[in-house]
Amino acid sequence: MKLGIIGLPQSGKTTIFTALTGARGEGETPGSFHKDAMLATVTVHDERVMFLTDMYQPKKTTYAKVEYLLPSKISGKAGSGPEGGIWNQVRPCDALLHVVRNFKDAREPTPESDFWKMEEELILSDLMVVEKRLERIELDKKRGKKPEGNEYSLLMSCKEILDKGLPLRTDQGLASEPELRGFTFLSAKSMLVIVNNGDEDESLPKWKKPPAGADMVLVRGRLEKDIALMDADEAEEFLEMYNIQESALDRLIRKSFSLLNLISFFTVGPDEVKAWPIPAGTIALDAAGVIHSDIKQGFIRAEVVAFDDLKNAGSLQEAKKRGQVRLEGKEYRMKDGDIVNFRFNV
Ligand SMILES: Nc1nc2c(ncn2[C@@H]2O[C@H](COP(=O)(O)OP(=O)(O)OP(=O)(O)O)[C@@H](O)[C@H]2O)c(=O)[nH]1
Ligand SMILES: [Mg+2]
Repeated sequence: MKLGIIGLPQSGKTTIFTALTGARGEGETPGSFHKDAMLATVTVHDERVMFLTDMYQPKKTTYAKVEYLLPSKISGKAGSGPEGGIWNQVRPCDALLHVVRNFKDAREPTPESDFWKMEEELILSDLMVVEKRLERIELDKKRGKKPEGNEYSLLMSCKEILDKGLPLRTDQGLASEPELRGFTFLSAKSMLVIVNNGDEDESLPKWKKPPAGADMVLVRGRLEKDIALMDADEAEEFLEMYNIQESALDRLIRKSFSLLNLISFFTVGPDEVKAWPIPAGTIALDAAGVIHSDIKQGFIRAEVVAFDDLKNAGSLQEAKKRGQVRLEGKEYRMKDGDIVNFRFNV
């Protein structure tokens, strides 16, 4: 699961990417992507995992991870528009991070108009795809070929939204319609807006027309990047100086995780405490398969306790005494924070 980073030139995309990799992960240049594109694998900090680590003192602790793609800059070929190459790079991504400049450089910050400028490009790009496909279907109709399924009416619904200047994500049902998946519409992807503030500024801009269907996070990008590249002692001093409590980056990463519609379940023991990311709504049988295909194959039961119950009980034995450790079957829908022991045959 990947998030693609977009935003106008000089909005702070590289700065925020560097902050993310410097603080919580590692960046690499994956061969399979466009030349110069960067991929970051970043740890999702989770207090529950820290608590479980304290409780079990395992040899190893493994957190969930999120990936960010920073597209490489390509000047567009004629007709494709300056962002053409970037769109193709972020099409396979599951969600988008949209960085908006809200710091002063040679220009005053103009976050709202910057945001809508990029948003309009996403909408236009989708509209072009929709109209081209509709023309094709109409041509086929004239030739006596009947359109299949609901494609035509779904595309008409898309057109209606896009014509109003709205992104497809404002209609969640339509945005997640399986019949439209192949189009990889950009404005249908979930989006997190990163308002990139100057070092001294901690307030969100006032919007006349706020981002549609997108959550917002405020980050002081350059400040976070500087801190991320310091050694631990220096960073601590700095955090105190600027009175920074919770890292904005951690908040950003956690929001990215939920934007991807992921939840975590945990496995615990003396060897390892581990967070396993799964799509919300995953059933126990498939969650078992995430760990190992043998566990799915030989699935008998899932022994489940909610994190808060275990925390309040203080130990698994006590949680058992209280009747909070349940035995669940294959069809059980996993919940965020479930601590699970799968029983299986080999
Ligand atoms: N004051 C301030 N300056 C920033 C911040 N973020 C980025 N900058 C500066 O803005 C300039 C552009 O930042 P980049 O991170 O390179 O922006 P970008 O979006 O990657 O730019 P392009 O790749 O050219 O599109 C750099 O000089 C940064 O130091 C910020 O949060 N505060
Ligand atoms: Mg850049």
